[in-house]
Amino acid sequence: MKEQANGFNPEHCRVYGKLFGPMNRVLVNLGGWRRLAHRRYLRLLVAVAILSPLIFYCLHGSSILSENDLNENQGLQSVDVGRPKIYESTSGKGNDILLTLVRNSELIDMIDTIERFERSFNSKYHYQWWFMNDEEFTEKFKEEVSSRVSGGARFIKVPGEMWTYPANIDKEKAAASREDYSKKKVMYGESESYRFMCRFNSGLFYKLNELRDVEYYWRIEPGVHFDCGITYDVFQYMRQNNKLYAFNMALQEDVRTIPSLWNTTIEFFKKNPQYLADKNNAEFVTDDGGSSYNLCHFWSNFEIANLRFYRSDAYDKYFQYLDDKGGFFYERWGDAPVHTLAASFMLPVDSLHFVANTGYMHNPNQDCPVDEEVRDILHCDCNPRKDFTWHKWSCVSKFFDVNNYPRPTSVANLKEYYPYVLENT
Ligand SMILES: Nc1nc2c(ncn2[C@@H]2O[C@H](COP(=O)(O)OP(=O)(O)O)[C@@H](O)[C@H]2O)c(=O)[nH]1
Ligand SMILES: [Mg+2]
Repeated sequence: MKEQANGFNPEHCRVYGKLFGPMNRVLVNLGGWRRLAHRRYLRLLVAVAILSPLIFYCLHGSSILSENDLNENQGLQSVDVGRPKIYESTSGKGNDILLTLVRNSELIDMIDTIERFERSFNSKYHYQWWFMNDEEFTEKFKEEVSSRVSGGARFIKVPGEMWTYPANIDKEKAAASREDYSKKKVMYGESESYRFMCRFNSGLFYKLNELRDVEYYWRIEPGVHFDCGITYDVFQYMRQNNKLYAFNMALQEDVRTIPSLWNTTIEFFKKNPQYLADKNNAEFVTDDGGSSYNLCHFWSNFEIANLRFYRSDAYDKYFQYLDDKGGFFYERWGDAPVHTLAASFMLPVDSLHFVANTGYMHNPNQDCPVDEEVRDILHCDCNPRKDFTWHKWSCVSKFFDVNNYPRPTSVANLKEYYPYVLENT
């Protein structure tokens, strides 16, 4: 696709029209729209409502696709020119960082994770590793961590206003809800800080002043490990291939934590259909054409993304919409389903990247290549019988099936479809 100088591309009009393709079957089905649309005049109304942004866009060029719009990935590589560089300009790196939210009390797990991740990835690439905390880091934490990271460390105190209730929240109602969740024995149901953490990861961390110039971040939690060698520079792969969001594990959420998240999300997209990407990943998150959420989500404790995604008008408005509903506190909405729904609806599916065969382990789930030859080539030290990635309870197979992607589970498939994994082996 060739882009015109003002960013307007006539191709978009055609592409936007295709919203009535596979994904739009999902949207049109939502909330019984199809039943409503029986009536001819209603059908006309619906068509006008849906098409009006298209008509407006076709008339006004780039007005729908704002500078930040993510339906169009072009220009990702050049958009960051002029930002202060984090690395030497000769390094060839972008402004990408490893990023961890962590408490001082998690120092031992943190050290273990750093040492292992340096072995499997970062000793080759030396990315900076930045740490965030809602409290001040202790001197001991900073010293122990700094001496182990190969690319430099930075410590960020999360400002209090990002770790508290927004003004609209009724704190008594929130406390009553926590008590209720606690009685039902929902994981972290009683925890206030867990909710601050989920809200922070959903809609605030990328607004930290310190992250202003960051492009991609790789989220890594204390206690996780990667039991295979990661053989390519995942940041650069994503940059060069216009990938915006990468995941590893995918599984089903406990529905009790998000009873109203799906309907709220659908409500948002009905009001803002212009934010639905063409050829998106919606079929990954619903099995019944959009009536309900199948609870599949990318497990965000592993996550690599370009911050442009979160900083887009689409995501920003979505987060604001969710925040206004109060579900981070009246329920226990996690950042994983929030990120997943946003990425699955707003991003073109080919901007999602599955990071295969890393041997990733976050309790209680382990990734471990089931094919022995793959394990050997990637120097994995894990038990394939413990692999969760391709287990029937995992959602990863669904991602591959609905998108018709070949699985990266054999050396033959890696050679044919994912050769970058083997380039440095
Ligand atoms: N600084 C800080 N980090 C937290 C807090 N709660 C959770 N985290 C971090 O947020 C991430 C997710 O928390 P975790 O307990 O692992 O939740 P889980 O992965 O959903 O079981 C981890 O990196 C934690 O270290 C908190 O109160 N303060
Ligand atoms: Mg965790």
